Amino acid sequence: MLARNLVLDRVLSGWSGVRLLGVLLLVALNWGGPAEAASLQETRVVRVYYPDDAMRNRILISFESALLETRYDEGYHLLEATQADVDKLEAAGLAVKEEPFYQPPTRRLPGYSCYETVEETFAAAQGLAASHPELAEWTDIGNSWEKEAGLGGYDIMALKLTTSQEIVEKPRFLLTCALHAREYTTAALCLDFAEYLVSAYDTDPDATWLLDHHEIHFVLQANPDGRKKAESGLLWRKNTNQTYCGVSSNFRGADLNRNFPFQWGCCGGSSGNACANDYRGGAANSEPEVSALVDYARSIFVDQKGADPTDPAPDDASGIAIDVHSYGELWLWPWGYTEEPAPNGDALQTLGRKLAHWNGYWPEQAVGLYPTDGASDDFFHGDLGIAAFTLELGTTFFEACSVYESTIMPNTIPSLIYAAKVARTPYQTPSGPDIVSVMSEASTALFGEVFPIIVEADDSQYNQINGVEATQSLAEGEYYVDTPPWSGGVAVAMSPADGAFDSSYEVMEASLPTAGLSVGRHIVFIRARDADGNWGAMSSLFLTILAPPMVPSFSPETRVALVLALLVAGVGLVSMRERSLGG
Ligand code: 0X9
Ligand code: ZN
Repeated sequence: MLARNLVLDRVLSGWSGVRLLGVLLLVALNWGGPAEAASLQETRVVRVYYPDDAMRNRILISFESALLETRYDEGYHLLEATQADVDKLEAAGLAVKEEPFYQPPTRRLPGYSCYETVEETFAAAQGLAASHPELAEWTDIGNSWEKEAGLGGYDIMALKLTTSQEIVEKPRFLLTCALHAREYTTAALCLDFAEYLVSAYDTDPDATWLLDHHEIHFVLQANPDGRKKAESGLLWRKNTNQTYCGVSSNFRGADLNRNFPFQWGCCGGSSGNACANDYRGGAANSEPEVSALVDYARSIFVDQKGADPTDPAPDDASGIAIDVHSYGELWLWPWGYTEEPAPNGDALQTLGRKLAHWNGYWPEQAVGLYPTDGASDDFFHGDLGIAAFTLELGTTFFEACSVYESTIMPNTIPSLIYAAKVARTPYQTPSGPDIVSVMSEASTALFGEVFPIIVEADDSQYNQINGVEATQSLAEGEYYVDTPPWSGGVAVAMSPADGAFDSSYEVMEASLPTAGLSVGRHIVFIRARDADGNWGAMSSLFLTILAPPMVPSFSPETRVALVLALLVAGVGLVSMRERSLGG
Protein backbone atom coordinates (compact mmCIF):
# COMPACT_ATOMS: atom_id res chain seq x y z
CA MET A 1 0.00 0.00 0.00
CA LEU A 2 2.79 2.39 0.93
CA ALA A 3 4.74 1.69 -2.26
CA ARG A 4 1.62 2.24 -4.37
CA ASN A 5 0.97 5.49 -2.55
CA LEU A 6 4.49 6.73 -3.15
CA VAL A 7 4.16 6.03 -6.88
CA LEU A 8 0.79 7.81 -6.98
CA ASP A 9 2.21 10.66 -4.91
CA ARG A 10 4.93 11.18 -7.44
CA VAL A 11 2.39 11.04 -10.29
CA LEU A 12 0.02 13.41 -8.52
CA SER A 13 2.56 15.93 -7.31
CA GLY A 14 3.54 17.06 -10.84
CA TRP A 15 1.84 19.25 -13.47
CA SER A 16 -1.89 19.68 -12.94
CA GLY A 17 -2.70 17.92 -16.23
CA VAL A 18 -0.86 14.90 -14.94
CA ARG A 19 -2.72 15.34 -11.67
CA LEU A 20 -6.03 15.19 -13.52
CA LEU A 21 -4.84 12.09 -15.35
CA GLY A 22 -3.93 10.58 -12.01
CA VAL A 23 -7.36 11.25 -10.58
CA LEU A 24 -8.97 9.70 -13.66
CA LEU A 25 -6.63 6.73 -13.25
CA LEU A 26 -7.63 6.37 -9.62
CA VAL A 27 -11.29 6.47 -10.50
CA ALA A 28 -10.68 3.92 -13.23
CA LEU A 29 -8.82 1.66 -10.82
CA ASN A 30 -11.73 1.81 -8.41
CA TRP A 31 -14.38 1.43 -11.06
CA GLY A 32 -17.31 -0.56 -9.75
CA GLY A 33 -16.94 0.63 -6.17
CA PRO A 34 -17.63 3.93 -4.45
CA ALA A 35 -14.60 6.25 -4.73
CA GLU A 36 -15.08 7.26 -1.09
CA ALA A 37 -14.68 3.67 0.17
CA ALA A 38 -11.40 3.44 -1.77
CA SER A 39 -10.05 6.64 -0.24
CA LEU A 40 -10.82 5.26 3.22
CA GLN A 41 -8.36 2.46 2.46
CA GLU A 42 -5.65 4.88 1.29
CA THR A 43 -2.81 5.11 3.78
CA ARG A 44 -0.36 7.84 4.56
CA VAL A 45 2.48 8.13 7.01
CA VAL A 46 1.59 10.10 10.14
CA ARG A 47 3.16 10.95 13.46
CA VAL A 48 1.02 10.10 16.49
CA TYR A 49 2.23 11.86 19.63
CA TYR A 50 1.64 10.06 22.92
CA PRO A 51 1.42 11.90 26.24
CA ASP A 52 2.73 9.04 28.43
CA ASP A 53 4.01 5.47 28.38
CA ALA A 54 0.61 3.93 29.00
CA MET A 55 -0.75 5.58 25.86
CA ARG A 56 2.42 4.72 23.95
CA ASN A 57 1.83 1.05 24.73
CA ARG A 58 -1.89 1.20 23.98
CA ILE A 59 -1.17 2.59 20.51
CA LEU A 60 1.47 -0.11 20.02
CA ILE A 61 -1.06 -2.84 20.69
CA SER A 62 -3.95 -1.36 18.71
CA PHE A 63 -1.95 -0.30 15.65
CA GLU A 64 0.80 -2.94 15.57
CA SER A 65 0.18 -3.83 11.93
CA ALA A 66 0.31 -0.14 10.91
CA LEU A 67 3.42 0.70 12.94
CA LEU A 68 6.53 1.74 11.00
CA GLU A 69 8.78 3.13 13.70
CA THR A 70 8.76 4.45 17.23
CA ARG A 71 10.68 7.63 17.95
CA TYR A 72 11.00 7.28 21.71
CA ASP A 73 13.19 10.36 22.11
CA GLU A 74 10.65 12.58 20.41
CA GLY A 75 7.55 10.93 21.88
CA TYR A 76 5.71 9.78 18.76
CA HIS A 77 5.00 6.69 16.66
CA LEU A 78 5.13 6.67 12.87
CA LEU A 79 2.08 4.86 11.50
CA GLU A 80 0.99 3.97 8.00
CA ALA A 81 -2.57 5.03 8.73
CA THR A 82 -5.88 5.19 6.89
CA GLN A 83 -8.20 8.18 7.37
CA ALA A 84 -10.32 5.94 9.61
CA ASP A 85 -7.23 5.29 11.78
CA VAL A 86 -6.51 9.02 11.97
CA ASP A 87 -10.13 9.75 12.94
CA LYS A 88 -9.95 7.13 15.69
CA LEU A 89 -6.68 8.52 17.06
CA GLU A 90 -7.93 12.10 16.99
CA ALA A 91 -11.19 11.09 18.65
CA ALA A 92 -9.03 9.68 21.47
CA GLY A 93 -7.55 13.18 21.91
CA LEU A 94 -4.17 12.39 20.31
CA ALA A 95 -2.23 14.80 18.13
CA VAL A 96 -1.73 13.38 14.62
CA LYS A 97 0.59 15.08 12.10
CA GLU A 98 1.51 14.30 8.49
CA GLU A 99 5.03 12.96 7.93
CA PRO A 100 5.60 13.98 4.31
CA PHE A 101 9.29 13.08 4.14
CA TYR A 102 9.20 9.54 5.50
CA GLN A 103 11.92 7.37 3.96
CA PRO A 104 11.09 3.70 4.34
CA PRO A 105 14.15 1.64 5.26
CA THR A 106 15.63 -0.31 2.38
CA ARG A 107 14.37 -3.72 3.35
CA ARG A 108 17.23 -5.76 1.97
CA LEU A 109 19.95 -7.33 4.04
CA PRO A 110 22.60 -6.42 1.44
CA GLY A 111 21.83 -2.79 2.29
CA TYR A 112 22.60 -3.61 5.93
CA SER A 113 26.10 -4.89 5.63
CA CYS A 114 26.76 -4.96 9.39
CA TYR A 115 24.15 -7.72 9.87
CA GLU A 116 25.32 -11.24 9.08
CA THR A 117 22.99 -13.63 7.27
CA VAL A 118 22.17 -16.95 8.94
CA GLU A 119 24.97 -18.60 7.00
CA GLU A 120 27.44 -15.82 7.83
CA THR A 121 26.51 -15.99 11.52
CA PHE A 122 27.04 -19.75 11.57
CA ALA A 123 30.35 -19.42 9.70
CA ALA A 124 31.60 -16.76 12.12
CA ALA A 125 30.71 -18.83 15.18
CA GLN A 126 32.17 -21.99 13.69
CA GLY A 127 35.30 -19.96 12.88
CA LEU A 128 35.62 -18.90 16.53
CA ALA A 129 35.41 -22.52 17.65
CA ALA A 130 37.94 -23.59 15.02
CA SER A 131 40.46 -20.85 15.79
CA HIS A 132 40.00 -20.96 19.60
CA PRO A 133 39.12 -24.57 20.51
CA GLU A 134 40.35 -23.85 24.06
CA LEU A 135 37.59 -21.20 24.46
CA ALA A 136 34.70 -21.93 22.13
CA GLU A 137 32.48 -24.88 21.29
CA TRP A 138 29.83 -24.95 18.51
CA THR A 139 27.06 -27.51 19.00
CA ASP A 140 23.90 -28.63 17.20
CA ILE A 141 21.04 -28.47 19.74
CA GLY A 142 18.02 -29.09 17.50
CA ASN A 143 16.21 -28.32 14.27
CA SER A 144 14.23 -25.51 12.76
CA TRP A 145 10.64 -26.28 11.66
CA GLU A 146 11.67 -26.68 8.01
CA LYS A 147 14.54 -29.01 8.89
CA GLU A 148 12.23 -31.09 11.06
CA ALA A 149 9.72 -31.28 8.18
CA GLY A 150 12.40 -32.39 5.70
CA LEU A 151 12.16 -29.13 3.73
CA GLY A 152 15.75 -28.00 4.04
CA GLY A 153 15.84 -25.62 6.98
CA TYR A 154 18.58 -25.21 9.55
CA ASP A 155 20.05 -26.65 12.70
CA ILE A 156 19.56 -24.69 15.89
CA MET A 157 23.14 -24.11 17.01
CA ALA A 158 24.67 -23.06 20.33
CA LEU A 159 28.03 -21.40 20.92
CA LYS A 160 29.55 -22.03 24.35
CA LEU A 161 32.43 -19.87 25.58
CA THR A 162 34.55 -20.86 28.58
CA THR A 163 38.08 -22.01 29.38
CA SER A 164 38.99 -25.47 30.57
CA GLN A 165 40.17 -23.95 33.87
CA GLU A 166 38.93 -26.19 36.67
CA ILE A 167 36.43 -24.32 38.81
CA VAL A 168 34.04 -26.20 41.06
CA GLU A 169 30.87 -24.70 39.59
CA LYS A 170 30.80 -22.20 36.75
CA PRO A 171 27.68 -20.03 36.66
CA ARG A 172 25.94 -19.88 33.29
CA PHE A 173 24.75 -16.97 31.21
CA LEU A 174 22.53 -17.72 28.19
CA LEU A 175 21.82 -15.25 25.38
CA THR A 176 19.12 -16.12 22.88
CA CYS A 177 19.01 -13.94 19.78
CA ALA A 178 16.80 -13.37 16.72
CA LEU A 179 13.89 -15.43 18.07
CA HIS A 180 11.86 -12.89 16.10
CA ALA A 181 13.17 -13.02 12.55
CA ARG A 182 12.98 -9.37 11.51
CA GLU A 183 14.90 -8.01 14.49
CA TYR A 184 18.17 -7.51 12.63
CA THR A 185 20.32 -5.99 15.40
CA THR A 186 19.84 -8.90 17.80
CA ALA A 187 21.97 -11.64 16.24
CA ALA A 188 24.63 -9.04 15.39
CA LEU A 189 24.89 -7.83 19.00
CA CYS A 190 25.18 -11.39 20.30
CA LEU A 191 27.86 -12.29 17.75
CA ASP A 192 29.75 -9.05 18.47
CA PHE A 193 29.66 -9.81 22.20
CA ALA A 194 30.93 -13.36 21.62
CA GLU A 195 33.72 -12.11 19.35
CA TYR A 196 34.65 -9.43 21.88
CA LEU A 197 34.99 -11.98 24.69
CA VAL A 198 37.15 -14.32 22.62
CA SER A 199 39.42 -11.56 21.32
CA ALA A 200 39.75 -9.87 24.73
CA TYR A 201 40.55 -13.10 26.57
CA ASP A 202 44.08 -12.86 27.96
CA THR A 203 44.28 -9.15 27.02
CA ASP A 204 41.50 -7.61 29.11
CA PRO A 205 41.48 -8.79 32.75
CA ASP A 206 37.65 -8.80 33.12
CA ALA A 207 37.10 -10.76 29.87
CA THR A 208 39.74 -13.19 31.11
CA TRP A 209 38.17 -14.04 34.46
CA LEU A 210 34.67 -13.99 32.98
CA LEU A 211 35.63 -16.86 30.66
CA ASP A 212 37.78 -18.60 33.29
CA HIS A 213 34.99 -18.60 35.86
CA HIS A 214 31.77 -18.76 33.78
CA GLU A 215 30.10 -20.46 30.86
CA ILE A 216 28.57 -18.02 28.39
CA HIS A 217 26.14 -19.66 25.95
CA PHE A 218 24.71 -18.11 22.79
CA VAL A 219 21.93 -19.23 20.48
CA LEU A 220 22.79 -16.64 17.85
CA GLN A 221 20.02 -17.50 15.36
CA ALA A 222 17.08 -18.91 17.30
CA ASN A 223 14.68 -18.72 14.31
CA PRO A 224 16.79 -19.32 11.18
CA ASP A 225 13.88 -20.24 8.83
CA GLY A 226 12.07 -17.01 9.69
CA ARG A 227 15.26 -15.01 9.55
CA LYS A 228 15.80 -16.19 5.98
CA LYS A 229 12.43 -14.63 5.09
CA ALA A 230 13.39 -11.39 6.84
CA GLU A 231 16.66 -11.35 4.90
CA SER A 232 14.59 -11.16 1.71
CA GLY A 233 13.12 -7.90 2.98
CA LEU A 234 9.88 -9.22 4.50
CA LEU A 235 8.99 -8.01 7.99
CA TRP A 236 8.78 -11.67 9.07
CA ARG A 237 8.45 -12.31 12.81
CA LYS A 238 7.33 -15.92 13.40
CA ASN A 239 8.78 -19.27 12.38
CA THR A 240 7.66 -20.62 8.99
CA ASN A 241 5.46 -23.54 10.16
CA GLN A 242 3.34 -24.31 7.10
CA THR A 243 0.59 -26.00 9.08
CA TYR A 244 -0.46 -22.64 10.53
CA CYS A 245 -2.41 -20.24 8.26
CA GLY A 246 -1.74 -21.90 4.92
CA VAL A 247 1.31 -23.49 3.33
CA SER A 248 2.44 -20.47 1.37
CA SER A 249 0.86 -17.62 3.31
CA ASN A 250 3.19 -14.85 4.42
CA PHE A 251 1.14 -14.70 7.63
CA ARG A 252 1.91 -18.30 8.55
CA GLY A 253 3.89 -19.64 11.50
CA ALA A 254 3.94 -19.50 15.29
CA ASP A 255 5.22 -16.62 17.38
CA LEU A 256 8.09 -18.38 19.14
CA ASN A 257 7.90 -15.80 21.93
CA ARG A 258 4.38 -17.04 22.79
CA ASN A 259 5.13 -20.78 22.57
CA PHE A 260 7.20 -21.39 25.73
CA PRO A 261 5.80 -23.93 28.18
CA PHE A 262 5.11 -21.65 31.13
CA GLN A 263 1.62 -20.15 31.55
CA TRP A 264 1.19 -20.85 27.80
CA GLY A 265 -1.92 -19.15 26.46
CA CYS A 266 -3.06 -18.46 30.00
CA CYS A 267 -4.05 -14.85 30.04
CA GLY A 268 -4.92 -13.15 26.79
CA GLY A 269 -1.28 -12.39 26.09
CA SER A 270 -1.17 -14.30 22.77
CA SER A 271 -3.49 -15.13 19.89
CA GLY A 272 -5.30 -18.35 18.93
CA ASN A 273 -5.53 -17.15 15.32
CA ALA A 274 -2.88 -18.97 13.26
CA CYS A 275 -2.45 -15.97 10.94
CA ALA A 276 -1.84 -13.50 13.78
CA ASN A 277 1.63 -12.16 14.50
CA ASP A 278 1.36 -13.35 18.11
CA TYR A 279 -0.07 -16.81 17.35
CA ARG A 280 0.93 -19.08 20.24
CA GLY A 281 1.19 -22.33 18.22
CA GLY A 282 -0.88 -25.52 18.53
CA ALA A 283 0.39 -26.47 22.00
CA ALA A 284 2.90 -25.31 24.60
CA ASN A 285 6.43 -26.02 23.31
CA SER A 286 5.02 -27.31 19.98
CA GLU A 287 7.64 -25.55 17.83
CA PRO A 288 11.00 -27.29 17.35
CA GLU A 289 12.92 -24.00 17.73
CA VAL A 290 11.35 -23.46 21.16
CA SER A 291 11.78 -27.05 22.31
CA ALA A 292 15.48 -26.85 21.33
CA LEU A 293 15.89 -23.76 23.56
CA VAL A 294 13.88 -25.30 26.39
CA ASP A 295 15.90 -28.55 26.35
CA TYR A 296 19.17 -26.66 26.10
CA ALA A 297 18.28 -24.32 28.97
CA ARG A 298 17.26 -27.32 31.09
CA SER A 299 20.57 -29.00 30.29
CA ILE A 300 22.76 -26.07 31.35
CA PHE A 301 20.80 -24.61 34.29
CA VAL A 302 19.87 -26.39 37.50
CA ASP A 303 16.18 -25.94 38.33
CA GLN A 304 16.21 -23.70 41.40
CA LYS A 305 12.52 -22.92 41.75
CA GLY A 306 9.34 -24.70 42.83
CA ALA A 307 6.62 -25.33 40.24
CA ASP A 308 4.20 -22.75 41.65
CA PRO A 309 4.68 -19.28 40.13
CA THR A 310 4.59 -17.82 43.64
CA ASP A 311 7.55 -19.98 44.81
CA PRO A 312 10.61 -17.74 44.95
CA ALA A 313 14.02 -18.87 43.78
CA PRO A 314 16.53 -18.70 46.67
CA ASP A 315 18.38 -15.39 47.06
CA ASP A 316 21.66 -17.07 46.16
CA ALA A 317 20.30 -18.77 43.01
CA SER A 318 22.64 -18.54 40.03
CA GLY A 319 22.22 -18.07 36.27
CA ILE A 320 21.02 -15.39 33.87
CA ALA A 321 19.17 -15.60 30.55
CA ILE A 322 18.73 -12.62 28.24
CA ASP A 323 16.47 -12.95 25.21
CA VAL A 324 17.56 -10.23 22.80
CA HIS A 325 14.81 -8.55 20.73
CA SER A 326 14.11 -5.26 19.03
CA TYR A 327 12.79 -2.70 19.27
CA GLY A 328 11.85 -0.27 22.04
CA GLU A 329 14.99 0.53 24.11
CA LEU A 330 13.74 -1.53 27.02
CA TRP A 331 14.97 -3.89 29.71
CA LEU A 332 12.02 -6.12 30.67
CA TRP A 333 11.76 -8.74 33.40
CA PRO A 334 9.08 -11.26 34.46
CA TRP A 335 6.24 -11.47 34.74
CA GLY A 336 4.79 -10.67 31.36
CA TYR A 337 1.65 -12.79 31.89
CA THR A 338 0.36 -10.96 34.96
CA GLU A 339 0.47 -7.58 36.68
CA GLU A 340 1.62 -9.41 39.83
CA PRO A 341 5.34 -8.97 40.47
CA ALA A 342 7.40 -12.17 40.34
CA PRO A 343 8.42 -13.49 43.78
CA ASN A 344 12.00 -12.42 42.98
CA GLY A 345 10.61 -9.24 41.42
CA ASP A 346 12.49 -6.74 43.59
CA ALA A 347 15.84 -8.36 42.82
CA LEU A 348 14.99 -8.57 39.10
CA GLN A 349 14.12 -4.88 39.20
CA THR A 350 17.44 -4.00 40.87
CA LEU A 351 19.37 -5.94 38.22
CA GLY A 352 17.20 -4.46 35.45
CA ARG A 353 17.95 -0.93 36.62
CA LYS A 354 21.66 -1.78 36.80
CA LEU A 355 21.69 -3.26 33.26
CA ALA A 356 19.87 -0.13 32.06
CA HIS A 357 22.55 2.10 33.60
CA TRP A 358 24.90 1.52 30.66
CA ASN A 359 22.62 1.79 27.64
CA GLY A 360 20.05 4.15 29.15
CA TYR A 361 17.09 1.92 28.26
CA TRP A 362 13.77 2.02 30.12
CA PRO A 363 13.63 -0.69 32.82
CA GLU A 364 10.22 -2.18 33.68
CA GLN A 365 8.28 -5.36 34.43
CA ALA A 366 7.39 -6.93 31.06
CA VAL A 367 3.62 -6.70 31.51
CA GLY A 368 4.01 -2.90 31.54
CA LEU A 369 4.64 -3.02 27.78
CA TYR A 370 1.64 -5.26 27.13
CA PRO A 371 0.57 -8.65 28.53
CA THR A 372 2.31 -11.68 27.01
CA ASP A 373 1.97 -15.36 27.83
CA GLY A 374 4.33 -18.15 26.81
CA ALA A 375 7.22 -15.67 26.44
CA SER A 376 10.82 -16.80 26.91
CA ASP A 377 11.66 -14.73 30.00
CA ASP A 378 8.64 -15.97 31.97
CA PHE A 379 9.71 -19.55 31.15
CA PHE A 380 13.39 -19.09 32.05
CA HIS A 381 12.50 -17.46 35.34
CA GLY A 382 9.28 -19.31 36.15
CA ASP A 383 10.49 -22.80 35.29
CA LEU A 384 14.18 -22.65 36.21
CA GLY A 385 14.40 -19.79 38.71
CA ILE A 386 17.17 -17.96 36.86
CA ALA A 387 17.21 -14.19 36.44
CA ALA A 388 15.62 -13.62 33.03
CA PHE A 389 15.27 -10.53 30.86
CA THR A 390 14.03 -9.43 27.48
CA LEU A 391 16.25 -6.77 25.96
CA GLU A 392 14.55 -4.64 23.28
CA LEU A 393 17.27 -2.97 21.21
CA GLY A 394 17.01 0.25 19.26
CA THR A 395 14.10 1.97 17.56
CA THR A 396 13.19 -0.07 14.48
CA PHE A 397 13.38 -3.64 13.13
CA PHE A 398 15.71 -2.92 10.19
CA GLU A 399 17.96 -0.55 12.09
CA ALA A 400 20.54 1.44 10.12
CA CYS A 401 24.05 0.09 10.59
CA SER A 402 25.26 3.55 11.58
CA VAL A 403 22.87 3.50 14.59
CA TYR A 404 23.79 -0.06 15.49
CA GLU A 405 27.52 0.59 15.30
CA SER A 406 27.64 4.03 16.90
CA THR A 407 25.08 3.57 19.66
CA ILE A 408 23.40 0.21 20.20
CA MET A 409 26.45 -2.02 20.20
CA PRO A 410 28.94 0.16 22.15
CA ASN A 411 26.34 1.14 24.77
CA THR A 412 24.89 -2.33 25.29
CA ILE A 413 28.00 -4.54 25.42
CA PRO A 414 28.93 -3.03 28.84
CA SER A 415 25.46 -4.09 30.09
CA LEU A 416 26.13 -7.64 28.88
CA ILE A 417 29.58 -7.66 30.53
CA TYR A 418 27.90 -6.61 33.77
CA ALA A 419 25.30 -9.40 33.41
CA ALA A 420 28.14 -11.92 33.01
CA LYS A 421 29.86 -10.54 36.13
CA VAL A 422 26.81 -11.12 38.31
CA ALA A 423 25.62 -14.45 36.83
CA ARG A 424 26.88 -16.21 39.99
CA THR A 425 24.38 -14.44 42.26
CA PRO A 426 22.12 -12.24 40.12
CA TYR A 427 19.62 -11.64 42.95
CA GLN A 428 22.29 -10.38 45.39
CA THR A 429 25.31 -8.80 43.72
CA PRO A 430 23.43 -6.06 41.77
CA SER A 431 22.46 -4.43 45.10
CA GLY A 432 26.13 -3.83 45.82
CA PRO A 433 28.53 -1.13 44.61
CA ASP A 434 30.56 -1.28 41.39
CA ILE A 435 34.25 -0.66 40.92
CA VAL A 436 33.87 2.01 38.28
CA SER A 437 37.52 2.53 37.40
CA VAL A 438 40.99 1.29 38.20
CA MET A 439 43.27 4.29 38.79
CA SER A 440 46.59 2.51 39.38
CA GLU A 441 48.89 3.88 36.71
CA ALA A 442 51.31 0.97 36.45
CA SER A 443 50.53 -2.66 35.66
CA THR A 444 53.97 -3.98 36.58
CA ALA A 445 56.04 -4.10 39.78
CA LEU A 446 59.57 -5.27 40.52
CA PHE A 447 59.63 -8.39 42.69
CA GLY A 448 59.62 -7.24 46.32
CA GLU A 449 58.21 -3.77 45.60
CA VAL A 450 54.88 -2.62 47.00
CA PHE A 451 52.24 -2.11 44.28
CA PRO A 452 49.66 0.64 44.88
CA ILE A 453 46.05 -0.36 44.05
CA ILE A 454 43.75 2.64 43.61
CA VAL A 455 40.12 2.29 42.43
CA GLU A 456 36.88 4.27 42.41
CA ALA A 457 33.78 2.55 43.82
CA ASP A 458 30.17 3.70 43.42
CA ASP A 459 26.92 2.34 44.88
CA SER A 460 24.61 4.44 42.72
CA GLN A 461 25.05 3.11 39.17
CA TYR A 462 21.35 2.52 38.48
CA ASN A 463 19.08 3.83 35.80
CA GLN A 464 16.44 5.57 37.92
CA ILE A 465 14.15 6.88 35.15
CA ASN A 466 11.45 4.45 36.24
CA GLY A 467 11.55 4.44 40.05
CA VAL A 468 14.14 5.04 42.71
CA GLU A 469 16.68 2.40 43.70
CA ALA A 470 17.97 2.65 47.27
CA THR A 471 21.69 3.32 47.56
CA GLN A 472 23.94 3.32 50.62
CA SER A 473 27.34 4.54 51.76
CA LEU A 474 30.24 2.23 51.08
CA ALA A 475 31.48 0.30 54.10
CA GLU A 476 34.33 -1.95 53.01
CA GLY A 477 36.66 -2.77 50.13
CA GLU A 478 38.90 -5.76 49.48
CA TYR A 479 41.16 -7.39 46.93
CA TYR A 480 42.17 -10.96 46.10
CA VAL A 481 45.27 -12.07 44.20
CA ASP A 482 44.62 -14.79 41.58
CA THR A 483 41.97 -16.67 43.59
CA PRO A 484 38.55 -15.01 44.02
CA PRO A 485 36.39 -15.67 47.12
CA TRP A 486 34.19 -18.31 45.44
CA SER A 487 37.32 -20.40 44.84
CA GLY A 488 38.61 -19.97 48.39
CA GLY A 489 40.81 -16.88 47.90
CA VAL A 490 42.03 -14.76 50.81
CA ALA A 491 40.65 -11.22 51.15
CA VAL A 492 42.92 -8.25 51.88
CA ALA A 493 41.23 -5.06 53.10
CA MET A 494 41.37 -1.75 51.22
CA SER A 495 41.07 1.71 52.81
CA PRO A 496 39.11 4.81 51.87
CA ALA A 497 41.53 7.35 50.36
CA ASP A 498 39.91 10.23 52.31
CA GLY A 499 40.10 8.39 55.62
CA ALA A 500 36.44 7.40 56.07
CA PHE A 501 33.84 5.17 54.39
CA ASP A 502 30.97 7.64 54.54
CA SER A 503 29.68 8.15 51.02
CA SER A 504 28.15 6.09 48.17
CA TYR A 505 31.23 7.07 46.09
CA GLU A 506 34.74 6.45 47.42
CA VAL A 507 38.27 6.17 46.13
CA MET A 508 39.75 3.06 47.77
CA GLU A 509 43.41 2.11 48.02
CA ALA A 510 45.76 -0.61 49.21
CA SER A 511 49.48 -1.38 49.07
CA LEU A 512 49.99 -4.84 47.66
CA PRO A 513 53.28 -6.44 48.82
CA THR A 514 54.71 -8.45 45.93
CA ALA A 515 57.45 -10.35 47.80
CA GLY A 516 55.30 -13.47 48.14
CA LEU A 517 54.27 -13.52 44.46
CA SER A 518 55.89 -15.45 41.65
CA VAL A 519 57.46 -13.59 38.75
CA GLY A 520 54.94 -13.31 35.87
CA ARG A 521 51.35 -12.13 35.37
CA HIS A 522 48.74 -12.16 38.15
CA ILE A 523 45.12 -11.06 38.23
CA VAL A 524 43.86 -8.92 41.11
CA PHE A 525 40.11 -9.05 41.91
CA ILE A 526 38.60 -6.02 43.65
CA ARG A 527 35.15 -5.43 45.13
CA ALA A 528 33.34 -3.16 47.56
CA ARG A 529 30.51 -3.61 50.08
CA ASP A 530 27.80 -1.11 51.01
CA ALA A 531 26.46 -0.31 54.47
CA ASP A 532 23.54 -2.72 53.91
CA GLY A 533 26.02 -5.60 53.63
CA ASN A 534 25.80 -6.06 49.83
CA TRP A 535 29.05 -6.96 48.10
CA GLY A 536 29.05 -5.69 44.51
CA ALA A 537 30.47 -7.04 41.27
CA MET A 538 34.18 -7.77 40.89
CA SER A 539 36.48 -5.77 38.69
CA SER A 540 40.04 -6.78 38.01
CA LEU A 541 43.47 -5.70 36.89
CA PHE A 542 46.50 -7.52 35.58
CA LEU A 543 49.70 -7.15 37.60
CA THR A 544 52.98 -8.43 36.16
CA ILE A 545 55.82 -9.07 38.63
CA LEU A 546 59.25 -8.45 37.11
CA ALA A 547 62.41 -10.22 38.30
CA PRO A 548 64.72 -7.92 40.35
CA PRO A 549 67.97 -6.81 38.59
CA MET A 550 70.66 -9.53 39.05
CA VAL A 551 74.30 -8.96 40.43
CA PRO A 552 76.37 -9.18 37.20
CA SER A 553 78.27 -12.44 36.78
CA PHE A 554 81.69 -12.74 35.04
CA SER A 555 83.67 -15.62 33.54
CA PRO A 556 86.85 -16.81 35.45
CA GLU A 557 89.15 -15.16 32.85
CA THR A 558 87.30 -11.84 33.12
CA ARG A 559 87.47 -12.09 36.91
CA VAL A 560 91.30 -12.57 36.84
CA ALA A 561 91.66 -9.65 34.46
CA LEU A 562 89.49 -7.45 36.68
CA VAL A 563 91.46 -8.31 39.85
CA LEU A 564 94.76 -7.54 38.08
CA ALA A 565 93.41 -4.25 36.80
CA LEU A 566 92.26 -3.29 40.31
CA LEU A 567 95.66 -4.23 41.78
CA VAL A 568 97.52 -2.16 39.20
CA ALA A 569 95.20 0.77 39.86
CA GLY A 570 95.65 0.36 43.63
CA VAL A 571 99.47 0.25 43.39
CA GLY A 572 99.39 3.30 41.17
CA LEU A 573 97.26 5.20 43.66
CA VAL A 574 99.51 4.31 46.62
CA SER A 575 102.70 5.42 44.79
CA MET A 576 101.05 8.65 43.69
CA ARG A 577 100.06 9.33 47.32
CA GLU A 578 103.60 8.56 48.57
CA ARG A 579 105.11 10.84 45.93
CA SER A 580 102.84 13.69 46.90
CA LEU A 581 103.48 13.21 50.65
CA GLY A 582 107.22 13.01 50.03
CA GLY A 583 107.18 16.16 47.81
O1 0X9 B 1 6.00 -9.01 21.79
C1 0X9 B 1 7.10 -9.49 22.08
O2 0X9 B 1 7.32 -10.69 22.01
C2 0X9 B 1 8.22 -8.56 22.54
N1 0X9 B 1 8.31 -7.40 21.69
S1 0X9 B 1 8.80 -7.55 20.15
O3 0X9 B 1 8.67 -6.26 19.49
N2 0X9 B 1 10.34 -7.90 20.12
O4 0X9 B 1 8.08 -8.57 19.52
C3 0X9 B 1 7.95 -8.08 23.92
C4 0X9 B 1 7.76 -9.14 24.93
C5 0X9 B 1 7.41 -8.54 26.25
N3 0X9 B 1 6.99 -9.55 27.19
C6 0X9 B 1 7.87 -10.28 27.86
N4 0X9 B 1 9.10 -10.00 27.82
N5 0X9 B 1 7.42 -11.26 28.58
ZN1 ZN C 1 10.92 -9.66 19.32
